[in-house]
Amino acid sequence: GESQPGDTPRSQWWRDAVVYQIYPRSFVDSDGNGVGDLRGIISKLDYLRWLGVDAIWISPFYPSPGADMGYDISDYTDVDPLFGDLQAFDDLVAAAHTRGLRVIVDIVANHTSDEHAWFVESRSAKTNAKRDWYWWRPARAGYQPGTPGAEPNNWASFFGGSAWSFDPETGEYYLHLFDRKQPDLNWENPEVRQALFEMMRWWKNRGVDGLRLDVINLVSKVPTLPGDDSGNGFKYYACGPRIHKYMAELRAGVAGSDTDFVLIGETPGVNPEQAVGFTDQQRGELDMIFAFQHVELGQENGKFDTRALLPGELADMLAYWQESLGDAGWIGLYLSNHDQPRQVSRFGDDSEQWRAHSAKTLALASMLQRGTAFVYQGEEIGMINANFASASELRDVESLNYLAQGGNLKGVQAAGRDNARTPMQWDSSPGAGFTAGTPWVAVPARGAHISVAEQRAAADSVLNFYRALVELRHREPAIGSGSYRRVATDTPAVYAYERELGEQRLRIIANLSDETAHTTLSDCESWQELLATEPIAKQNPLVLPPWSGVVLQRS
Ligand code: ISL
Repeated sequence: GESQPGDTPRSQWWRDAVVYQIYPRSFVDSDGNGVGDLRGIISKLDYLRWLGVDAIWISPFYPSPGADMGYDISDYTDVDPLFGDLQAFDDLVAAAHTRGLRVIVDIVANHTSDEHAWFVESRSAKTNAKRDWYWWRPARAGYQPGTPGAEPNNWASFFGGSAWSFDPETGEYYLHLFDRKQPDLNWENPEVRQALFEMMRWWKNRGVDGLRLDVINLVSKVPTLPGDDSGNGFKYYACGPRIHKYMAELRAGVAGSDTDFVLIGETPGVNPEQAVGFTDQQRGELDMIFAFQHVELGQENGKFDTRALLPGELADMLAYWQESLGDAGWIGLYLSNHDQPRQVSRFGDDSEQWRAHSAKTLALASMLQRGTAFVYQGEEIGMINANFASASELRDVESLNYLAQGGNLKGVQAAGRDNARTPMQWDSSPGAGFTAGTPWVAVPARGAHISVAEQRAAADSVLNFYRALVELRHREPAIGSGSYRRVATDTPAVYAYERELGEQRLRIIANLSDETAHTTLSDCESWQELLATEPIAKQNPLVLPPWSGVVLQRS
C-alpha cells in the first residue's frame, strides 16, 4: 500500500492492495446524457483516495456498438464518444497517479466486435489476408449451409444458442463463444497475437499500470475444433493446448521487464491447480486470476437457476481455494463484479434488518484472505439487487436472450447482470447523484436510500467499515504476505481462519448467518481485537450476533 507509481519499482505491490472496479457506464455521468463517463471518474478520484484503495480497474470504454455493453470492441485504441476521448483518458491517468492510484484497463482479446475493422476485412472474402484472424468453417458435411443443424460443431455460446453464426457473404460460419456480434480471434495465427500485444503495449505506453484480461483462458482452442458429445465444447476451448505459451508470450511482449505492471486474468472454469499454473511467478505468465467456483455455487441448471446456499457452503468453497493454493499462486478476492448479482443479495441477507450487517461481514470474511482484494463499485455501501419487475427495465443481452428463449423473470431477478449495473448511488436524489439526466438503466426503487452521502457521515456505516478494512490490509503485513490456515468452528456458518507471518498471528472470525453463533476461543486473554463489524464482547465462547465478524491479533 505504501508504494506509489513512480517509486522505485517494487515487485508484487498488489499483494496487500485493494483494487476498485469501475463500470464506467454506471459510475458518474458528467455531461447529463444518462451514461457515465471518464470525466465523471476523475470527479470521484478524491473519494477513492479517501476510501484508501490502491488501484482502479475500469471496465471497457473503447468504441463499441454496445451489444455486450462494451465487451464488444470495434476499436482497441480509442475512447467511445459516450465516455469521452483520449484526452479525457490521459487526464484521468494523470489525475489518478497524482493521487497515488494505479490505473488498470480491461482488455478483451478473445474476441472483437463484428464491426471491428479486422473482422470487416476477414468476412469480406475467403481469400482476404485477415480471413484466418478469426475461426471460419464450412457447414457440417451433408448439410445445406445456413440450415438448422449445419453448424460446424455443437459448441454453445455463453449467451445461449450455438457458438456459430452463418455469414451468407462467403457461405461459411464464424465462431463466437459469446454474442454473435463478438467473433473469436484466432490466436493460432502469430499475426493476431502480435497485433494484440502491440495494442496492449500502446495502453501501457499511455501510462496504464496493468491489464485485466477478459476470459483470457479461452484464447487457446484445440485447433481442430472437435465436437463435444457430452458437453458444450468447454473442454476444447478452455485452458487449451497452447494457453501457457501464449500467456508467457503476452507477459514478455507486453510487460517486458517491468515488474510493477500487473496482469490479471479472468479465467472462468479454472480449478486451483490451473490457477497455480497461470500465476506461479517462476513461469512468468499472469500475476493473479479470478476463480469462479464460489460465485457459481448453487447453480443447479445454469446461472439463472440458482438455489439458496446451505450454511457453510460459501465458507467451504473459499477455504477450499485458499487451502488448495497454499503458498503457491495468487487470486483476486471478490464476491461480485459487473457479471454477478450484488453480494449482499446473493451471499448475505438484503433485508433492511441485516443488509448492512451482512455487507460488512462478507467483506471481512473475503478481503482478509490470501490474495488481492477487489471491491466492485457500490459494494462499499452495500448496494442490493435491482430486482427489476419488468423485462423493459433490463438491458443485458444475456438476460434478454434468456427471456426470449423462454426463461423466467425470477431467474433474471436473482442472477441477472443488470442487478450490478444500476447507477452508483452517490446520494438519494432522483438521479442518485449519478446523472442530471435520464439514466441508461433505472435507479431501482428498492434500496434507493442506500448512498455514499448518507454513509460517509455515519461512523458505523458499511462505507466506513470498508475504509477500515482497506486500512487494515495495508497496515498488517500478515494480510499481504502471511500464510493462511482455516480454523475449525462449532457451527458451519462461522468461517474462521488465521493469517500468520513471523511473530504476527491474526484470526478472522465471521458469522455468515442470521442466527447468533457461539465459537470457542482457547486462550481468550491473549487475543486483542483489531476490528469488528459491531461491538463483540471478549469472552469464551465468543458470542457472535447474526452477520457479525471480528479480526483478532495474538499478543
Ligand atoms: O457472466 C457470466 C455468466 O453470466 C460469465 O459466464 C461471463 O460471461 C464470463 O465470466 C465472461 O465474462 C467476461 O466476458 C464476457 C462479458 O460479457 C463479461 O461482461 C466479461 O466480464 C464477454 O466478453
